[in-house]
Amino acid sequence: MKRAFLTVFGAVIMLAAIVHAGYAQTSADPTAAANGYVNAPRPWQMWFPAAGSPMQAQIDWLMKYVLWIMTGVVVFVAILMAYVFIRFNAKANPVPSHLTHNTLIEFVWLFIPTVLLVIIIIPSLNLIWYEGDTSNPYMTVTVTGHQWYWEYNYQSVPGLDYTSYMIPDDKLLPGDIRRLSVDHPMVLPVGEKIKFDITSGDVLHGFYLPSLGVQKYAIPGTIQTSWTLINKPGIYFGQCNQICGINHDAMPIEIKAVPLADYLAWTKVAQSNYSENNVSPVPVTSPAEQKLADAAVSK
Ligand SMILES: [Cu+2]
Repeated sequence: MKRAFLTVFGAVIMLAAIVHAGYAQTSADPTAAANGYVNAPRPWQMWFPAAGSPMQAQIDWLMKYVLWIMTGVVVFVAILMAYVFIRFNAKANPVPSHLTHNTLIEFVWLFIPTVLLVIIIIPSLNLIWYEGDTSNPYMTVTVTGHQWYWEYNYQSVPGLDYTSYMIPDDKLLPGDIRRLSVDHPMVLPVGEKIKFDITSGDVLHGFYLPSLGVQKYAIPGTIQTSWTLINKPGIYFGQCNQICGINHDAMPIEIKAVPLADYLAWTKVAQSNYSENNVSPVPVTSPAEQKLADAAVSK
């Protein structure tokens, strides 16, 4: 009897410990839900990254659609040229025809390219309008490019403004991706429309998120807008893609997408951790900067 009681008691304690550990883990890091899926570039990758948003899915579709049309045109023209070279060269056709005009063929070679251009331009314009529609977002993040880090300001969360630096090679932890992981990623909710107000504090930068279909220049003194809607929780990467100085390669973008409830929990934690006064930017040493420093020392 006593034994049975102890067994049950022990089991209850263990269960409580497991539940508590699980709870403690989720409450410690509200962005943990993002860790299950990493959308990062692979060595020798072909094509675009897996689409993480409806916009990137449409970009991917349009790219392949135009590629198939182009392939058809190239194959058709190559076959036609080969036929002409063989059938109508000086040896095979010593007495050439003096025909110069043919109404039917002139109509055909104007009509077919016109049709091709129309079937390309309709989905292209649709996509341009879709990309430009930043109306009714759930939230807006102001993204500011700096030499050489990003700054994220959550317009709907008072005081939430922090900087995001690449993790230098000598500070990488297991699970970090070299030259892509950052100290403070941008955290966003999945399934909600998020608007980006993109600007720069110094020179031209590029806010480029290939898996989400976002690419806008960050220009000092002006704001460019874009938007995204992330399909599923995960970690998504991007990079500055406008040459912006010596550490241009050291300003990647890391986004952690989590369910809305987790995002809201994160804003509470982040608000106290990242409030404007608490931001302490850590300078990043890129290989280029290191070279300059070494050269200065050796002089
Ligand atoms: Cu840059």
